Amino acid sequence: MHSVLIVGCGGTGCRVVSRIRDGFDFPTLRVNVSVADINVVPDSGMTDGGFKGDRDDAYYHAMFIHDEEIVGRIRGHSAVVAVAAMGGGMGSGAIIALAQCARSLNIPFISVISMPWKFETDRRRLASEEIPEVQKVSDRSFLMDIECANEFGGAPVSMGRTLGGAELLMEHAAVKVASLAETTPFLSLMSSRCYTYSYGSEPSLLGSVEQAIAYPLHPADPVGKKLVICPDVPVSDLEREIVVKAVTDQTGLCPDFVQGDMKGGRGAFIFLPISCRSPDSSL
Ligand SMILES: Nc1nc2c(ncn2[C@@H]2O[C@H](COP(=O)(O)OP(=O)(O)OP(=O)(O)O)[C@@H](O)[C@H]2O)c(=O)[nH]1
Ligand SMILES: [Mg+2]
Repeated sequence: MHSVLIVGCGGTGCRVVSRIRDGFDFPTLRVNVSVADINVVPDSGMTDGGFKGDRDDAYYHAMFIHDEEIVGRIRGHSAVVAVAAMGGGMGSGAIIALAQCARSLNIPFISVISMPWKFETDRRRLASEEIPEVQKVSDRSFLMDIECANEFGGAPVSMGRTLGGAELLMEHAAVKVASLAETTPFLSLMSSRCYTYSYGSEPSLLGSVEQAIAYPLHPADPVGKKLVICPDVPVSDLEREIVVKAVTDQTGLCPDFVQGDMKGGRGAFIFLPISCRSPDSSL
């Protein structure tokens, strides 16, 4: 029985969490304007064109009438993992309100969020203001820049495939983080506050790890901090030593290693520390 609740906020967050609901048995909750578990009606006066910059505020305020219901839904869980794409309105507004509900119950709050494309100029600017807010209210946050998913693994892919791929990556990051929150001393394992992540899948574990380190989903600078390696399947002590030594030689760090618990797969998830963002740092 899982103790971590995974919550989707806004369109993208809810799509990701619907996939998790179909494929895993974590308890889930979806918050959006419609066809969700909690449907939020924003003040329309604040969401039309004239109030564009305040759209996330409008949704944030609209969440207040659902506070009691949300608190009731998250009470008793060991942690909340919330998924949202930044730059829209619903996802970013809802995730902040949700974090405050979790805080009121002393439940650790972990966010899995994404930054929109560069061509979405307005949304990217909004997102760059929202992300530090979300990082601030999260005990740990895991950020992916869709712009990096564009070239994930080295080869540029189409926008449709990038969106699908980004959702898949967010899905797996949320599930991985939720599992780690249940099975490890999560806050000390992830000793930085803000991370990005990546996944590599090559014939050897070392190849997978090197691929993942080469293509982080947000520019990362792990200098002086720990990175965390999570292979899909359990690996031998020897294989683990080979990987830890190679990564230490490459990065100058001694990575933490969490044994895999899946039955199949040859890949590895990597968590890399990033600096928590300041407003306007990478438009
Ligand atoms: N992964 C993924 N990202 C998407 C998709 N559609 C949009 N996005 C990205 O997510 C950002 C936010 O979009 P949504 O999740 O739809 O926004 P929202 O939180 O529902 O907020 P609203 O704008 O109020 O609908 C967009 O700017 C895109 O960068 C999608 O189908 N998949
Ligand atoms: Mg939406």
